[in-house]
Amino acid sequence: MSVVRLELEGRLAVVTIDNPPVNALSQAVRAGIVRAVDEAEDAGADAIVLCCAGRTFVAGADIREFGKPPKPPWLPEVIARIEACRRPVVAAIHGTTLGGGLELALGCHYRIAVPTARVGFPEVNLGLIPGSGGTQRLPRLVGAERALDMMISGKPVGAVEAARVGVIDRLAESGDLLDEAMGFAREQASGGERPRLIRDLSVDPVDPGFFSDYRKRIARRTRGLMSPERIVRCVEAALQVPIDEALRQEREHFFECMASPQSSALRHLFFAERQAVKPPPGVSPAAGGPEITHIAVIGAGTMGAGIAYSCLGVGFRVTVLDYDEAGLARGRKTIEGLYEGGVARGKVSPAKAEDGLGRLTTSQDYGAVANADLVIEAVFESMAVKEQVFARLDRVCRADTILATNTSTLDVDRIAQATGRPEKVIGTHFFSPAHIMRLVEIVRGDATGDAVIISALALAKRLRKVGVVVGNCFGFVGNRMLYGYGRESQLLLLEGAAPEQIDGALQEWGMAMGPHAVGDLAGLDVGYSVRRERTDLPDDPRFYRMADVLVEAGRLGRKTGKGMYRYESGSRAPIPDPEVESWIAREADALGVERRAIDAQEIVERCIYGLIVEGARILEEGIASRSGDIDVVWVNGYGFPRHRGGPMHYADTIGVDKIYARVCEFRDRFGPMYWEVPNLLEDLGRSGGKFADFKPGA
Ligand code: 3H9
Repeated sequence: MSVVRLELEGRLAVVTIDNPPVNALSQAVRAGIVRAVDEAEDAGADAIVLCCAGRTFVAGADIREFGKPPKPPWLPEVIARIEACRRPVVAAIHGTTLGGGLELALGCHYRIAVPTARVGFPEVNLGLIPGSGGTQRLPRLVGAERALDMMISGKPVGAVEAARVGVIDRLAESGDLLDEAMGFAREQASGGERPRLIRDLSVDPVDPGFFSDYRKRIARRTRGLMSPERIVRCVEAALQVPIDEALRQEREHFFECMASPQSSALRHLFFAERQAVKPPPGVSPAAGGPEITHIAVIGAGTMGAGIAYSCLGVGFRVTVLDYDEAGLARGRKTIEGLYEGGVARGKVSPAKAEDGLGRLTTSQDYGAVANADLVIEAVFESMAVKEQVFARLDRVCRADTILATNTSTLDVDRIAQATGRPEKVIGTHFFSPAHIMRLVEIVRGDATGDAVIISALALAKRLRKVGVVVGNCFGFVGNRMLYGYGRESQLLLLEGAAPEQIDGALQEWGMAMGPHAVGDLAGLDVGYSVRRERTDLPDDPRFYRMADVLVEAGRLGRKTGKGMYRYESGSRAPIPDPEVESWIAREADALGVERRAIDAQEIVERCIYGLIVEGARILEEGIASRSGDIDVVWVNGYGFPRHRGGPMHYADTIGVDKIYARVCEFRDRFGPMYWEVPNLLEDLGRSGGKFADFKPGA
């Protein structure tokens, strides 16, 4: 069946794009639109309505075609063909009209939309700029500043707002979009005059300093990114040069961005994030578990409260259980505080807050969770405590209740063995703060049933989080790799790099925060107590030495005002502390570590390659099903820069052969204790392969 069809309704032509799932502008669609418009004109139609079948108007160019040689007709040619129509063309908009889809709609002479539609330019999220006139037509409708805000944030706006600012000409309120669009088209045709073209409008002038101020305003949030600056230049051109020249410049910027490693990294993540949330190989999507309506959260600490708040926010009934009365009251207060904050910031309506809190119960009695469909345990990170909790849950809960643990490091199989239902036990590792961080590692134990995995994936989706299924091992994917990264950042201290130098180098490279500032934020005692639980730590007194020294001296991080840095009261800014510097020198001396000048490149390579080496092992062991899953974990859970695509994609971009060679050098220089080369890294390094092409177990 054709992806674009033309129907004549009396003297009106209706062109329908039907290219599921999101009507992306593939080559066939582009060619189909041009053909349909030609035919409609040949048939003497008075006006044309351009609409879409399915759940949305066009959601953009077909991202799968990017990076390949473009096939004609290009989108700008399609838009030029529509603009050249002698009769009015009306875009009938529903769903999410994004990127090239909005450019197509702006090429039409008029736009009508249902009030629930959303329109926007998310290209920046793919390292791109709108490449088919969006940077030129949008400012002509809404002015330079609003256009820049829309294109640089990448966030869509609702149709009602879009209508208010002039992107949409009319809202279709009757519930029958096509009928209203046809009426609108007839009205426009009846005048007989030449249809209006956005390209003929001019952009409202701006103050002389506008663009330099705007650049300053966005500098922090667009740090390291290439496309925002290109967008600003295009909008500048919209004010300075004729539209055809500005369109030529836009096109040049678009192709430059498209060819950049940043865009390739961001496009990789677009697909990796969609792939990661699908059932892993071998797990049937049909294996559905029980419907989940009631969730119990065990433990009313920060994590438990954050999880409970997330669950309430999407409509679940939630029972929070804690053995400690004061702790339970604190947990309730935390949840209420999150709602209050949400209301104050306008993120949650007072009615929603009331509704959410109305679905919350707290209890000290395990009987209150007996009927929950799913229990998420978020108690203290100790195997003994978790085993006790799970044994108890197993006794009181319904036979079909899923029992999930929020452990961040512990053995899910051992926890499952504390119950008589290991097939119903799974890990759901939320990241802190749980109501903000998008990542959930879904840890499948040896016995975890397929239906339980599917239920956990569905839960993550409903919570609007990215659930990635991973295997069971110490620290799973994220925290296990963190050891490679953190270990090097700690060793570098002893070898001569200051905390702020290490953090600065990694932040400059793109990490959201440096490892030492993160340690202070999370609390150095957290990692300390996890290390005390481990029996497999390397026999090396240098291992996390400085973190241990600081904790034992009571410097736990921000919460105590002192950690790897010091903090002034009321400020979150880390201040380098000479006392720490002298302690580091003292420890290095005691351990016989020779201190030297270390440059930023060595800092970045040792920390990031430390990650990649552990990632290679995780992939080889099948703990992650795909290298993209590892990237999704690190980008969403650990502040790894999105524009570098995640650690494994970054390795593929640099070339696994180069990483392999450098890791061999590290092994020869620093010894094999930490730099033993994983087989997979060696195989791919020698054969010129990529992590992205490796399938565990294949
Ligand atoms: C652009 O337009 C450049 C132009 O300025 C210039 C051109 C010259 N292409 O997200 P979902 C697939 S750049 C191909 O799970 P939802 C997606 O992979 C583009 N495929 O659904 C998935 O496939 P699968 C600007 C696409 O309901 C399936 O559709 N546009 C595209 O949660 C369902 O997706 C964007 O950046 C695409 N453009 O969300 C919009 N979009 O089932 C990107 C989706 O095999 N898309 N797919 O895994 C989105 O933001 C969301 O998909 C959308 C729906 C909000 C539309």
